[in-house]
Amino acid sequence: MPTNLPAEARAKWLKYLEARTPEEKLAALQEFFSAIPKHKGTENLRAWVRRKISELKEEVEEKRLRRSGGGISFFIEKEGAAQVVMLGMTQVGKSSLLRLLTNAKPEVSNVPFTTKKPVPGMMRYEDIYFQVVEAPALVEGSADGAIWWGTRVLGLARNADVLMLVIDLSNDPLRQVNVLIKELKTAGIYLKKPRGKVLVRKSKAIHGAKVVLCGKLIDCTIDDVRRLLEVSRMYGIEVRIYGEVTLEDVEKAIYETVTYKPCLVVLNKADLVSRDFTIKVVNSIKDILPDAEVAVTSAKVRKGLNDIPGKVFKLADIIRVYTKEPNSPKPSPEPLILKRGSTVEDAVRRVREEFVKYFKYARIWGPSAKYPGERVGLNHVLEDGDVIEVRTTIKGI
Ligand SMILES: Nc1nc2c(ncn2[C@@H]2O[C@H](COP(=O)(O)OP(=O)(O)OP(=O)(O)O)[C@@H](O)[C@H]2O)c(=O)[nH]1
Ligand SMILES: [Mg+2]
Repeated sequence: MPTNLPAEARAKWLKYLEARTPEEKLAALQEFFSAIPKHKGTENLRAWVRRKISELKEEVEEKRLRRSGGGISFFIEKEGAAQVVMLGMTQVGKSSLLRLLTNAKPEVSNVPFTTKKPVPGMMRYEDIYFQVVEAPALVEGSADGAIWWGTRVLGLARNADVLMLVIDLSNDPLRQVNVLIKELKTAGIYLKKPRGKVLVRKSKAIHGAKVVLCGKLIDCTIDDVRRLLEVSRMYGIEVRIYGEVTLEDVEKAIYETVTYKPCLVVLNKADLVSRDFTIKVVNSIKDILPDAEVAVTSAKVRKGLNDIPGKVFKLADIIRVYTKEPNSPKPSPEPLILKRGSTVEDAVRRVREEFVKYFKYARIWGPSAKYPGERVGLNHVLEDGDVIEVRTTIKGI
């Protein structure tokens, strides 16, 4: 990624960041593209912009079709605790697994590319539900337009919380995994956990550019990051750095070019191959994708399915917190779903934003409490299964 784009290009980039609708974004990005100088250092950026333009074109077209009441929509509104998007080549058993894991009833057949539009279903895990979406099959070259729905499926993947790569064990499984990794990478979706995290928040309320260092910068100083924001003319932006991060990571994050997705590899059709072969494939996948979870299934003989919801829960990196009214003996049966690492403040805000202002203290029962009913403040970090009772200065609450 180039750090020193000409001023004209940077100004156009800002326009893109400010754009709200897909139409505005598309127009702004097309202008930005024409302002990027063509040389080796901008190759990646240009490739990314080109892909983003084609994605936006499809989004605009889809919107138009939706409005006119025709066409196939690829957008699936999120429901439940997290959205899991199922990806894979054709005929690997995606629809068969979706039928067994969720309430959805997609068509299963031995005709390639049977599923032509995304199909959502709800999968239960203990007391919560995940949304699982089967995406139409990918092929090699999807990210570069080998099939018309390829970039749409990858757009769906970019919006997902967790990816489920479904692999047919009986048909050169490692090749399938490698093709999927390659297509996702081309679309800027990485399955390897970054060592650090760069969170970018844009808001008119932020004065200038703010850098908050909660982790470590590996190859630069905080001043280099500030300079990068300055030369990129990034204003009204806050950059928070967690873990170990390079200047390039910061750059990728501010230009929104790459994203990491946790992933579950489901090795299906285990009934067609030997145990030894399956073990070998599992080990190779753990080498290729060290951060992924792996499950071995057979939709045909209904094996290995019970592991999937728990693995998805682990990957989604969420916790369940149960609120309790003061003086009520029992917490609400429906948990709040929060990101792992969330605090009492996050929980309070989720219930009602303005309660934070009137917050007195909270009582906690469960894994994060030192003893049942521990009294804690807004900064207390919650854990999965906690029960929380909030006391405010508002009378009776
Ligand atoms: N032996 C065996 N066959 C399976 C298994 N899972 C699915 N199949 C068969 O594989 C074929 C394709 O299954 P689908 O579930 O439709 O596959 P898909 O990935 O949704 O395929 P498309 O939507 O067409 O891309 C069907 O004939 C299924 O019966 C399995 O675990 N073992
Ligand atoms: Mg299908």
